[in-house]
Amino acid sequence: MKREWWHDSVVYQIYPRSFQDSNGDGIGDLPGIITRLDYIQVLGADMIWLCPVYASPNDDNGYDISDYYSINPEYGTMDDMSRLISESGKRGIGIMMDIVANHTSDEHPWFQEASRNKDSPYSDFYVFRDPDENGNEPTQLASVFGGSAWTYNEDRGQYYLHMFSPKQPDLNWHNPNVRQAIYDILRFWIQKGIKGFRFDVIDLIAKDIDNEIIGNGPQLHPYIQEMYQAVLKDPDVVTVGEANNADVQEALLFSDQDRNELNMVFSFEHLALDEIPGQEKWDLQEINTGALKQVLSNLQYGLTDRGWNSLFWNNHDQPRIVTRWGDDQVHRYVSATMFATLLHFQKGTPYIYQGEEIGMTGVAFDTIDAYKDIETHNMYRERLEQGYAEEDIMESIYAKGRDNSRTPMQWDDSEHAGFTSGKPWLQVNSNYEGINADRDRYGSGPSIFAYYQKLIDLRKHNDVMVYGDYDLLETSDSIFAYTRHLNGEWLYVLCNLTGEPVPCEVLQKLAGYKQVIHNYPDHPPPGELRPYEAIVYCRQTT
Ligand code: TEU
Ligand code: CA
Repeated sequence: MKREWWHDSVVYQIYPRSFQDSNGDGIGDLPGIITRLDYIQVLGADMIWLCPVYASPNDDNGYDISDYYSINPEYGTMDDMSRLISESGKRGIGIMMDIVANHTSDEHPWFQEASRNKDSPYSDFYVFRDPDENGNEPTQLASVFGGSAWTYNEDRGQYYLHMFSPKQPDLNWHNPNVRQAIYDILRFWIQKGIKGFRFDVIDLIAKDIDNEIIGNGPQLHPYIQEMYQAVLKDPDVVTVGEANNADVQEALLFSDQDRNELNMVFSFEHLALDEIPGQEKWDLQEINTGALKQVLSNLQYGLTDRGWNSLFWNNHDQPRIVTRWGDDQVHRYVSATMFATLLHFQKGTPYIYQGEEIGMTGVAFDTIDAYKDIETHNMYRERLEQGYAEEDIMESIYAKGRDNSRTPMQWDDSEHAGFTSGKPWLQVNSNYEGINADRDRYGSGPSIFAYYQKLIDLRKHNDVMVYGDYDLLETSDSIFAYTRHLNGEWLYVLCNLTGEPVPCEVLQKLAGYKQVIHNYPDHPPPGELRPYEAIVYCRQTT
């Protein structure tokens, strides 16, 4: 396959609202991020995926954009943004902008015009439909955030479509003017010097509402190919699409080098494994580790040679993996580093979500009022009405709510964890005195941060980690073991997915080889991996 500069890159995701506040208003901001760039450089990341910082009424924390050409004053100014780009650049770090192109805010001038006036040039920028014969919603479609996906607009006497909140009307990508308007936005940011784009819910843009097709519409790939030819072809930017509905085949369509679409997509199959199929994300089942191995291996095999993978456990929508499938109490260090090992040795681009590199955990606030996320509040209301017990609802929020990953970054053990001198917009996790960047890096225990540094450094010096062929090793479901192989170099990655000691036969055969990384201080006992133990061996055959 053709090699690209970003193939050995590691991306660090920042949720700006929760990363670092610089002026005491309790809200993270761009000047705050700039003061932490050295931290990201020391970690070794090459790119920062910056969640949306554009002008926005914040119905969905910036995923509702009212002006793609300006910065939300809460986060700073366009000058701050330019400074962030240049200061990152000096440290060898590129900025990846988050492009929300499936929908805008209802406060975007395009929507304001379209909703006031059917004859406006923006009239067809959104998806308006007449009421059905009884005057109701045109279809039964539900929004991702609960309730109907249709809201009535008085002025037009029509309903408009919103796959998310009513304040996030969907754009109509079938209108060529919409597509051109989006391409202009991309050009503007490329001009500013950014080095990548993350496309929000890209798989939804080509919906065909009249035929009840939402994800992966028939025009999806033609549109992305058009966008590539129009904007992405020449500039040196890396692109990743968020594709909730993508299986391996679909992920390959997006990322196949010969198809000229995107460089990679986030596929979410592995993160759905603890959800009861056909129910909501809140309805949980035990994770089947055998299925986890299968889903991740399918992607590894399926995207090899032509496509490319995005590797991730966490993001701003997902609960933190160490709490979710690891053990954030007694086994916090080993489970955090085991999941890191498992991920970083796979083929693809690893994404680290802020705080993951120090083993930050999920949160459980006592009352619903402490939560800020719109999805969480909608679900809470909806399920109360449906008669669910409040404590069951709170349990689901503790397990799956998006604020789990959005609590402020824990920098040190000072008040509010060094995130702000004011009152944080979302409470800091009360465990910040025990879990924070300073303590992880400079305390007496083993450092998760140092482990991530090592993983990133290994990637920079070992082509086999970037380009090696992947093969799953046959083991029990409790163990995830695989090899990577390139030109006579072999890596053996062995991970215990559980909190129990488990037999691991292959270990016997490898014991003599050189260790690449290991999350316990001493050799594993013969033929056994301890709780969440992860160990990687290497072998040369030439
Ligand atoms: O998320 C896409 C998405 O499908 C969400 O449903 C997400 O997976 C969900 O929160 C899980 O319950 C993207 C953004 O990442 C998210 O923050 C936005 O709220 C959403 O799009 C709308 O822009
Ligand atoms: Ca601030």
